[in-house]
Amino acid sequence: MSEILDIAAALSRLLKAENILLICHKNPDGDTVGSAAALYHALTGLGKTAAVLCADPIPARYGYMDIGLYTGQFTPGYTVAVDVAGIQLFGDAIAAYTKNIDLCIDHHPSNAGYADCMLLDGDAAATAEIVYELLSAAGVDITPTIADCLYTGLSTDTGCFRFSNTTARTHEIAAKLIAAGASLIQLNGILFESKSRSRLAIERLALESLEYSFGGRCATIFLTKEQIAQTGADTTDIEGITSLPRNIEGVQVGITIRQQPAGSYKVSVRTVPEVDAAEICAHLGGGGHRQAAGCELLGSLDNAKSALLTEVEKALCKE
Ligand SMILES: [Mn+2]
Repeated sequence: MSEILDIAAALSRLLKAENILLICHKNPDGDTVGSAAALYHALTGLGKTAAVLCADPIPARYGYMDIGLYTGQFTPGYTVAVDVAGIQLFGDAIAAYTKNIDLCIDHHPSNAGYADCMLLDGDAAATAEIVYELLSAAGVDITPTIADCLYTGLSTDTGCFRFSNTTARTHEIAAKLIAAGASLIQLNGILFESKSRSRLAIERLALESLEYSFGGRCATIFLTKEQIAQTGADTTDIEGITSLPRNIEGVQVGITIRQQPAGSYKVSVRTVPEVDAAEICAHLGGGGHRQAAGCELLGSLDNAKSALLTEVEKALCKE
């Protein structure tokens, strides 16, 4: 298990560290990228050598964060996993690092405690909230670029401040980031208003696959690996469709099943507040938050679906 650190202890470790490698989770989202990028800019601003590593390419829409990616330019002296809830989320390409993580900064209550030390706040809406507090404690000047990175993490993990994880603290930090120069209008446009053509293409295919269960209380969409490849959708496009089934009137559990290149099924479960998505996924070897969780299933699609629906039915009965 990890040694649990508070903000001050985590900060003192970071300030002593040199050649810092910041690791994002695979299928990178705005929070893992924004939090790692904010740390990268802050640490390099303090005169340290740092870089960001991710098993998958960083989606082009996050290009404004101007991240320094790790390409082997230094030998890592201190390794930090950012928003990575478990070692399975590192991705095969960088799996070798999983044994040597010095610090994990995360907000997933399900975090398995794989790092030597952990700065975990399960009440934070995003890892970006924790990073903001870390940088504030360090007295780091929140530049407009750092503000953009942290705003990206906060806003994407809360669905633009709409999800139930959003708190007064989330809004307070967002206000400080806006005051520090976050490009609110431009970022909201990029992150929440514009949709790529590949996103629309995958949305169309996903809606064609829509199936209802339990009298319309559960809706499932499914995408094969060929369909995903055909639309050219990137991870952000795919993440974006996971809220589609839950957003249908009367649906309490929305499930998105997408086949992975190696054949397994990555499952995203989104629920209304009354139903616990994390519990559904925990029974299937996954985890996450109360209204947004996931798991990965092997075997045939029919088996994957029936295992999922069995757990959904149990969760709906409790409600
Ligand atoms: Mn997050």
